[in-house]
Amino acid sequence: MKIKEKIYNTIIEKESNICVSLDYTSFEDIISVIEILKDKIIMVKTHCDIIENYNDSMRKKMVKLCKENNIFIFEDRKFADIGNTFIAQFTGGIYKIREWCDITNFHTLVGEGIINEFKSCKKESQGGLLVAEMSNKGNFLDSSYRDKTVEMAQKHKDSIIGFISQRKICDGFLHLTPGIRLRESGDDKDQQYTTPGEAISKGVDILIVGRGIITSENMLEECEKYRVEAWENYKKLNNIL
Ligand code: 5BU
Repeated sequence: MKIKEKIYNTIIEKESNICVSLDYTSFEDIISVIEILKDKIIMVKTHCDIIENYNDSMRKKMVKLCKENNIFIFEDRKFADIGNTFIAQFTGGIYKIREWCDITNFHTLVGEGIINEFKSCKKESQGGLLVAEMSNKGNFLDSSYRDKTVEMAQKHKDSIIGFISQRKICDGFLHLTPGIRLRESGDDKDQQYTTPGEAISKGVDILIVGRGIITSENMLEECEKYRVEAWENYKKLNNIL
């Protein structure tokens, strides 16, 4: 089964649309939060380059824990360079992202060369997402950029499985939405938030939640609030019984 279908099936099986953004600088925190939230989430999102004690043995521990609990790993690397540099960044360096991620993403301003290289060097099971829209104030990703990004995805359906976007923008692709929070409309920087229910009503499949969950006193309880609001709305909208 292809990864996109596996993700849809996992959403239904676990009754969850939640991807938790584990923006921690320590691997211990990443692993302990996965342990806490494992039954409530279907995906974790990492920024491996902010982890201060990155090492292969803890990375393997994270991958094992995720595999055992049907959790996909999305490395939010937002690659944006020439194909040759992309290959070096994806396969090499300290992080060797190809070794362990299920999903990674691309900015499309660089054109499709990077996607061709992804196709040539990715593992069969891996899928890519295109950043079509962003959640932060003042970004330059306008509607014509979004439309060109959709065209690119349609041309590369074998390796591109979906979008990072604020709404559904094309049938047949997964839509993942960051900038989700129950009680705040922004942070003290440029982030802009919408609620889980609002985002799901725009046709997306997966909500990326960071600080809304991970800064909470009781992460499990808070995650459950996001899961329920998202899942109840998703069920209705998609006629799931
Ligand atoms: P937050 O704590 O829920 O605000 O974290 C959001 C995460 O999603 C964070 O890791 C960002 O890098 C990421 N993100 C985002 O916030 N907005 C975007 O448009 C994209 C990624 Br693309």
